Amino acid sequence: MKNQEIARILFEIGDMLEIGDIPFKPKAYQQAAIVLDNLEEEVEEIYKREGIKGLENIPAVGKSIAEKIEEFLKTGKIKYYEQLKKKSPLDVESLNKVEGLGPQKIKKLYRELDVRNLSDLEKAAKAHKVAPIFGFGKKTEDNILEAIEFLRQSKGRFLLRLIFPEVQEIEQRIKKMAGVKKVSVAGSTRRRKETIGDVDFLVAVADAADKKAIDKIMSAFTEMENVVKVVNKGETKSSVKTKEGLDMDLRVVPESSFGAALQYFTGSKEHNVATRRIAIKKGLKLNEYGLFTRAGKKVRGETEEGIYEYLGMGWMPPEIREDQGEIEAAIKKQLPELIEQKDIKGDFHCHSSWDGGEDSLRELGERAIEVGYEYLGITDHTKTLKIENGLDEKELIRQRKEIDKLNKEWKTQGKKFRLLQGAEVEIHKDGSLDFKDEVLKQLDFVSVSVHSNFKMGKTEMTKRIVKAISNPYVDILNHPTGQILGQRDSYEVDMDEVMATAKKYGVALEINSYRADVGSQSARRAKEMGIKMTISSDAHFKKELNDLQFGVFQARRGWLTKKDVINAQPLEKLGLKKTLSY
Ligand code: DGT
Ligand code: CA
Ligand code: CA
Ligand code: ZN
Repeated sequence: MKNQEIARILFEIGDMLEIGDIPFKPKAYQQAAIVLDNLEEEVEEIYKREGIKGLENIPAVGKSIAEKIEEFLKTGKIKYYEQLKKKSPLDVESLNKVEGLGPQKIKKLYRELDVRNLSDLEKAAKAHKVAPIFGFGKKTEDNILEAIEFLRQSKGRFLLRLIFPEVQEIEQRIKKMAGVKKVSVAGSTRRRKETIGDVDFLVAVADAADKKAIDKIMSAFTEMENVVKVVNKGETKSSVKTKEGLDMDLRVVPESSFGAALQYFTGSKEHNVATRRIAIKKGLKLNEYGLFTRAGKKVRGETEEGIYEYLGMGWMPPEIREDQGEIEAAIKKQLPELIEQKDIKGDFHCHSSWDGGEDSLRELGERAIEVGYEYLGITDHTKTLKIENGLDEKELIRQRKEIDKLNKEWKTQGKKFRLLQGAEVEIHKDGSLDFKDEVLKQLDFVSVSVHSNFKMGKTEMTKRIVKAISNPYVDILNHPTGQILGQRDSYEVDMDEVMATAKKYGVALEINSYRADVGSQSARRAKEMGIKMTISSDAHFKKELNDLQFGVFQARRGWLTKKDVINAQPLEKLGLKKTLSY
């Protein structure tokens, strides 16, 4: 977890240097930050094994940055950074969170308007002082105000994708503590909601009367290195705040009521209310201690399964516990068999070094083989998306040759794997596509995306997308709503019409793991309409192929089964416009 933390600091150092007009240096910090952020091994491990030399061997990390990483690993701080921050009049960290603002713009705003923090920025934008600055304009000014509002609204909630590794690490740590019998995360994290208010941990101890043992567990929890504030430390519950500002609760219960507590604290609240109503109907009482008869005799409590079964439902996955029909379905024994990570046979959205991604086709393919995929769809951006080095027709042909060569090589090695050539084809403002049909036809599959002109009004945007996916060669509509959860709102679009068109032309909708833009309700609606979906990573690094798991969570929250997901099918049976084989 330290890699990301150090990367963030290096980024910020780079930004501060850039704002302060220090030549050359900012780039060095920014590049090192990118590498660190995507490094597979923990720098801490590298350092333990090889010392500072090992750090220097990391690409883009020179002697001076290696020393700073070492300092952080030893002391948890980087003095140079603290000094820069003290010297800088700007709250770079907050200003950077405003979408569309980078160091160059921040610098200009400071020079021209003395903007030092978010509240200065908001005032300046509201007074229309931002628009007249060269390089800004009215559109940027509006975007800034929108972004500030967005930050205000999402404040306090954390993206699951960003906190999940840390949560798992802490869970493992708690598991190893003396006296701990069982541990589980509960709450929205266990339900794999896309955003998390606070993280709830639950622990079962062998002997709930052993106050000393419990106190030890609580101390170990409140003294974790990432804790900056202990909000409360008690005999059954402790709460802490982490460096990132995330609240975490730990509750300790006796093993005999672990299941009841887990059921209760997993929620959702709505699901609990509905479940309790079922209990009452059966003349029972359900709370976090157990399931009781009216006379007060405890009939269940140790396991969740026991409780749900006693209520006539059968256990159900946490992801669907939202009181959206799961209880009725469980009673009728009609719960869907939700898709799982192990059902995934490939990925239809990732970027290679051809469009500026980090890893080569070979590296991506090898990683895909390693994780057990049978195919991997390469979807580099296309020509009009200049900032992403979009590929033109000629480059596509050259890329195809390389892909064919690699596939041949893997085939002769007896590997049942195929790299597919797709593309993330730009949808123009008028709904036309970046390539002519003759070019689209050559690809193994075609996916299309909106990456520009987000603000065009609902009717026009709907028309634009409808036109794009009516093209007979289009297989997948990527990130259909345009939202990037935590960063950018969706554009205005009539999803009903988009779905009806997708259904009509057999176009799949993408569940984009990174953006989480479709939402469980829409996924479920699509499924009910018989629209197929893909779950994809949108990886720009081979390491990010793993992030597809977050898309699987989103799909599960939308009640999707293996059958509903194209990349859970074998290559010969994908059901895309083209039939593919090895
Ligand atoms: P969050 O933290 O906002 O992302 O959402 P949750 O679901 O984790 O909510 P949280 O942390 O407030 O509470 C954890 C679980 O405890 C919640 O999912 C259900 C249960 N719970 C909390 N308060 C109540 C309540 O007033 N009634 C019922 N029935 N259950 C509750
Ligand atoms: Ca919670
Ligand atoms: Ca909580
Ligand atoms: Zn992409």
